[in-house]
Amino acid sequence: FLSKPTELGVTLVGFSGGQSRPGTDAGPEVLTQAGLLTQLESDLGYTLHGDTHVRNFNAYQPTVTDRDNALSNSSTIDDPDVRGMKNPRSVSAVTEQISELVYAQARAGRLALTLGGDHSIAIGTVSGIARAIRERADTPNDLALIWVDAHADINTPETSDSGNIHGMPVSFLTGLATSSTSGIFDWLQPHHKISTTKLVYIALRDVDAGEKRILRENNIRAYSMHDIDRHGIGAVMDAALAYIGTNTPIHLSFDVDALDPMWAPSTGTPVRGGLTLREGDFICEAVAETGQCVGFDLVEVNPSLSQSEGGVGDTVRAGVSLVRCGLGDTLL
Ligand code: HAR
Ligand code: MN
Ligand code: MN
Ligand code: MN
Repeated sequence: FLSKPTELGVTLVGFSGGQSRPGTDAGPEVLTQAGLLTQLESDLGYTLHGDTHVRNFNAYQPTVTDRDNALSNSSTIDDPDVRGMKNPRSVSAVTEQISELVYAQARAGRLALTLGGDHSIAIGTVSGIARAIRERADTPNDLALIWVDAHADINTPETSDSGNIHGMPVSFLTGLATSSTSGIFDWLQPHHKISTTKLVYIALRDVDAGEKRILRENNIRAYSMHDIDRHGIGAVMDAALAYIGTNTPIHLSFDVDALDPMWAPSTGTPVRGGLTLREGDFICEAVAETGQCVGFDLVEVNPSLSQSEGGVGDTVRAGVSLVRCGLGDTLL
């Protein structure tokens, strides 16, 4: 139903407010400095649209509407916690802007590529693409979401221990979490959301108890590292894509921490026992091969964090490889 993509809608999101470690906002900068966008143009033949300069969303400061409330809170003076969420107004406003930017790219029929930034930005990317797909005449079915991550990122504000919103995007995107507080995700409308039946996880290995309950109670399709060990990544991708079905547009949201820290050490919450670089690339290749891919995120690259000498370079090279594979690069 879709023709081979040649038009790429790029969004470069310098934002780290969905978690507490500085540096994730520099992810898009190091990936583009490594020549990623140039490679997509000259090696893969894409025409690039959108802003190819990184936008600093960390500069955003929410308006102080309740000074007393702000002063009584110990976290930040401008953006006090709400239901345990940290930086809720900033993350809401930033993801609302991302949603509009990515919507415009996807609505124009372009493959929407977004480089982050922490994973909270997927509240923007997925909502924008889901909305565009509902409006587009060339896409008969609603958007499916493949979430490749060590973590499920499906905490609600109430189940989250950390309060970091990068651990919550999937709950807001599926409507498992809602907020009607003014300025805190009240912009998320039904047309922005996806069904839990259209969600597939791959590479999970660090899931909170509350998240396990959510996955179980909602019968959400999830392939853990255990499943990959048992069946192999080829069989897992066959099953994941069969579950999604044909004629269904796919958004691939790839958290670089899905890879083993051996390949991608420069990330905020590394978890050992992850994907090899080839398994990660294979996931991206398999999605690209379907011809159904309409969106791709790469998130959580943090060049300020490196356990070892050369760790940043390794992580950036891995990231470049994942994006190339996801956008249809083939060896032969
Ligand atoms: N589950 C934990 C939390 O909610 C840790 C989440 C870490 N998340 C990411 N994104 N790095 O996948 O805080
Ligand atoms: Mn994540
Ligand atoms: Mn449609
Ligand atoms: Mn993660």
